[in-house]
Amino acid sequence: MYTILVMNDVGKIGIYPSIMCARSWEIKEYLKLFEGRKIDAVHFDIMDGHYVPNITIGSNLLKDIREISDLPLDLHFMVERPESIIPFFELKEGDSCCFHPETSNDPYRLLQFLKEKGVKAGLAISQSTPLDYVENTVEILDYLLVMAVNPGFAGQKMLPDHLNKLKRISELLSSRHKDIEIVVDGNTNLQNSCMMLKNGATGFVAGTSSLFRGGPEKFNENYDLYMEGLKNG
Ligand code: S6P
Ligand code: MG
Repeated sequence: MYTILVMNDVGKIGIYPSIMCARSWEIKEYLKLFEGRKIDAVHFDIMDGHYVPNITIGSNLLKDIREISDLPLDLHFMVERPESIIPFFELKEGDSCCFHPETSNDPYRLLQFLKEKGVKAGLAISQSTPLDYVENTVEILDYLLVMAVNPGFAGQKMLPDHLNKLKRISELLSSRHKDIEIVVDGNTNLQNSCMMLKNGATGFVAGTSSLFRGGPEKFNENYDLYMEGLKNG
């Protein structure tokens, strides 16, 4: 079974604050705070109101963020036919980009396209996503984003079957000798994150359950408490 050792194999715990959890007028302040800490990339949620029942941020905000920050972005596409939407987003080397395989008419081809663009290419796995998608693309995967909640909204509770699915995913990757990041997205409060680490997670999207609690003025304190808690398990 995967334990915290997996985290050590990967080298560190990846931290990806989710910018949709900031109020729009706080985004600039949060980006400065992220730059002051060792965050890995800014998680950027794109929703189309079809694959998920919500609509969020898009390519204009991405351009604005690029103008004021050099931080890498982790783009999470929750849209139907991502291959027709991703080209509208300016991707940069160092970014990562993932989509839900059941929304694409050819997930393998789209992963190849992303890799050709020089970004890390990943699949986003919801609770009901068959793991066949991982099996069939494992050779070219750079990371997985595993949803602990149904995609679409911040502020939800971890699904009861999530830890099981996470464990199955980490065992599958391990059986294929595939040592890639497994980032969990949704309700990653400290208590849940510690359980997720024990079931194979190597990184976290941090939202309203952790780093965004209490607004920007609480960010540094939240970050220290969260990182300390994760280290102590
Ligand atoms: C949800 C989205 C996420 C959320 C994040 C919020 O569909 O993909 O990235 O922004 O999960 O975090 P929390 O702690 O409010 O669940
Ligand atoms: Mg997300």
